[in-house]
Amino acid sequence: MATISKIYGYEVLDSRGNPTTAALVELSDGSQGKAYVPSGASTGIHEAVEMRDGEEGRYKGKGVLKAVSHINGDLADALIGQESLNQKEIDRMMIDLDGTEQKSRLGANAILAVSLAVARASAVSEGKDLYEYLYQVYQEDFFPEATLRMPQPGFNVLNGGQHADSGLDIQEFMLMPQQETFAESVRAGSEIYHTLKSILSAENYTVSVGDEGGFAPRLPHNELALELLERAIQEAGYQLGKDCFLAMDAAASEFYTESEGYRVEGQIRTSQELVDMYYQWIESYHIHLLEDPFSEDDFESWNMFMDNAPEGMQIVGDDLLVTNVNRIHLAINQGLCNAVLIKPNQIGSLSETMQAIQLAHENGLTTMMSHRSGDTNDTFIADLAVATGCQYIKSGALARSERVSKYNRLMEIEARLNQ
Ligand code: 2PG
Ligand code: MG
Repeated sequence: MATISKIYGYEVLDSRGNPTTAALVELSDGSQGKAYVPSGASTGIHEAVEMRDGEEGRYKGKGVLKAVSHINGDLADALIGQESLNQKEIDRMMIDLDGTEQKSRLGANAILAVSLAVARASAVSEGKDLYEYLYQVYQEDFFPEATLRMPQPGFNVLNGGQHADSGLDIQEFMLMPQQETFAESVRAGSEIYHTLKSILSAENYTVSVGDEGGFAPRLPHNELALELLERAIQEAGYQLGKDCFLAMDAAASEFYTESEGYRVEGQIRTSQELVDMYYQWIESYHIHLLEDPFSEDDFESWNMFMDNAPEGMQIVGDDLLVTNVNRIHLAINQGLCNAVLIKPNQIGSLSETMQAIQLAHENGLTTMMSHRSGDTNDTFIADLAVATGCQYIKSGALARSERVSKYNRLMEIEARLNQ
């Protein structure tokens, strides 16, 4: 069995031009694996710590040299000589070495880079494609009933909230085409995306894009976004509610404050008013999935919403759950949601990410794999989604290479699986 012979950490840039961590792992048999860690803008307060240098004169305080030094120091020292196939054990060692609840000593961005790079190197060493190797790990170590599955995509084509200056409160408006294959869903998504662009141009709205590649027009109110999507779907030759559904990430923690509560379109809303607004949209626009409709600790509203959720509706916890098994347990016990967003960097290691997926699937919750708004061309999450049987994936719009790279990788995996 190959052992870890070298670990290098270094800084690279993410799609917003901010530094992020990278790790390269080499094994005794010459195999190599590399990973880049993404970075969020609308982060949950319960997420693992993304370590930044805070040195104002360098990258405006956003450098990650401290995290990089932990990769090259503590983590390399501990892991060199370890058998690379022992992913669970390697992750456990890094977690113990950090020793804090939220990975604040070494940084989740240091630990995750190594964790993912070890998996990649191991896949090379085993002569397997990454998704095949991850499937093997997931089955052996986590979930024997795992099945390989192509996820259904959610394409974020209109950006708001923290991801654009469109003025929209809702952070993400997504298309969910229901085509027979992943590749056909990409095609439908792309055709609708381009039709939307023509409509926006014709209506004199800007067609510049936000952080996730979706358009960011200055629309007067949120519902207009849904109307425009409905139009784009029809004009592209598809039928809303049959060939294509809609989804939204409200990212409500971003328009919630403790003193005011929820503020949407300039007005303070009670939870009940917010619920009524969502229900009206869900009914009128065939919304199949709604992420973070309420703030991350507002359990009462989540619970109220779940109690009356329409049949089949996916209510997804992102900031609510932060890919953390303790928070997922809590959500299961209190009936807060029925779907879990999965972001490896929210928790900071591959094994803990797999544990979160396992817990969700064992309890009948669906999972949606997710990119971050600051991302790179690293496509690890595409392989991970297939390997663990996630039902959904979101990686932004059908534009910008850090978004499209995940969809392209999924089309490649689909082609391989169908051979
Ligand atoms: C989200 C994500 C990804 P961010 O809220 O789901 O779309 O955004 O990475 O900024 O947290
Ligand atoms: Mg979210």
